[in-house]
Amino acid sequence: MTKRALITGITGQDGSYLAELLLKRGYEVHGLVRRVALEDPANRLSRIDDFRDQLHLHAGSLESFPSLFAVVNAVQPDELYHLGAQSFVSYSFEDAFSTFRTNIDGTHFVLESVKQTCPGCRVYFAGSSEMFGHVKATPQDENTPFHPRSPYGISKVTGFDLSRNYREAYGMFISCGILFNHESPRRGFEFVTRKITSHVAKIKHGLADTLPLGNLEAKRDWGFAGDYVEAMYLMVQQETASDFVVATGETHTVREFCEQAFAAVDLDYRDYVTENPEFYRPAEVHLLLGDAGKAKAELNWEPTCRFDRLVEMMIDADMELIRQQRTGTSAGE
Ligand code: NAP
Ligand code: F7E
Repeated sequence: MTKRALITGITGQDGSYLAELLLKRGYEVHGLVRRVALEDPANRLSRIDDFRDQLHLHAGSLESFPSLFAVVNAVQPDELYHLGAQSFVSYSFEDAFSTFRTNIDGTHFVLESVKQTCPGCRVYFAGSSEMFGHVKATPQDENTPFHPRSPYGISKVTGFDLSRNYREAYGMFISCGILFNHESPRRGFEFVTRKITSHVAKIKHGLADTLPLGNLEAKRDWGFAGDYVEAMYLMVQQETASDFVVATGETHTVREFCEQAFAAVDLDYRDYVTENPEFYRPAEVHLLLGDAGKAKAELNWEPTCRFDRLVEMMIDADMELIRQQRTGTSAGE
């Protein structure tokens, strides 16, 4: 029988890759989208544009319990992937209240809707390495204590606690991924990797001459989003629900990302990157490095794309995007 999946956050980076993966595996794929997205599909549905005709989209908001309840009840999914969130850490300092509403209440609303309307549905919760924050051990694994350093991190710890409590209290199947940073040509332009690769492409084409950044010494464990949605899918297929770290096991500074990205188009980052305090955070997460040993042992999951290839892929895509914009041809990714 055809399986039915519901994805919150289907218009985002991960939602788009996951929707493609599930369609390829024969799923009937439903997605929760904001009403405004349906009114402005050209801009707000661009990541899922290529396969939108194969999706079932439902208007709703993570801030409204009745709207979520109605969508979950109507779809009756076998699997629900809860990816929707205010996911930009910097913005969470500017508006912690709305971040909490979307990420904490939104998660609570999703879990309660499943409990009341389809308790047998398998749920994936999108946890984050930001939960480790001021890290207590390196590398970080499923046993490393949490010490979040931003309202976003706090919201994800609470979402994780809510998920675990629904699992323990009501016997629901809810698996939590603790995913380290993952990137792609579909990454939002505000995140540092895409900010760098899009600026490199502009600079190379003579459309910009500097790249203002914040803390260049922060270290991240960066993987490819396409690999990470495969891990989400595998978690939901297991016999029992559990929590898994998903990471590459390699860490690099923002400076190294810059160096590599500019070098890919024969430029020296030191000629263009400026440090601007505007992009510093009130509290920084200095170092993230994941140990995905449990995912490897139990899910047979391993990343296929390493740092060098990731940078190259993002640079190639942004260079191509500018070429297409200049020649007026359609912009693929
Ligand atoms: P993303 O590109 O920012 O996508 C976020 C999605 O959530 C978008 O579809 C957005 O819809 C939706 N959304 C936000 N507020 C909403 C609301 N009030 N009602 C309904 N939908 C709402 O994020 P991502 O990178 O794909 O990440 C997916 C999930 O994984 C997020 O929960 C994120 O926190 C988590 N995560 C990400 C990473 C990473 O490195 N990418 C790592 C760990 C965890 P619009 O398009 O309408 O804004
Ligand atoms: O920052 C530093 C910044 O915004 C990475 C989200 O997907 O991954 C992401 O969160 C680092 C930080 O990602 C700029 O201070 C320097 O140390 O790309 P980011 P993030 O904060 O790590 C986690 C796992 C998630 O769950 C989140 O949803 O880069 N940095 N200069 C900068 N960052 C930005 N954005 N812009 C700068 O100019």
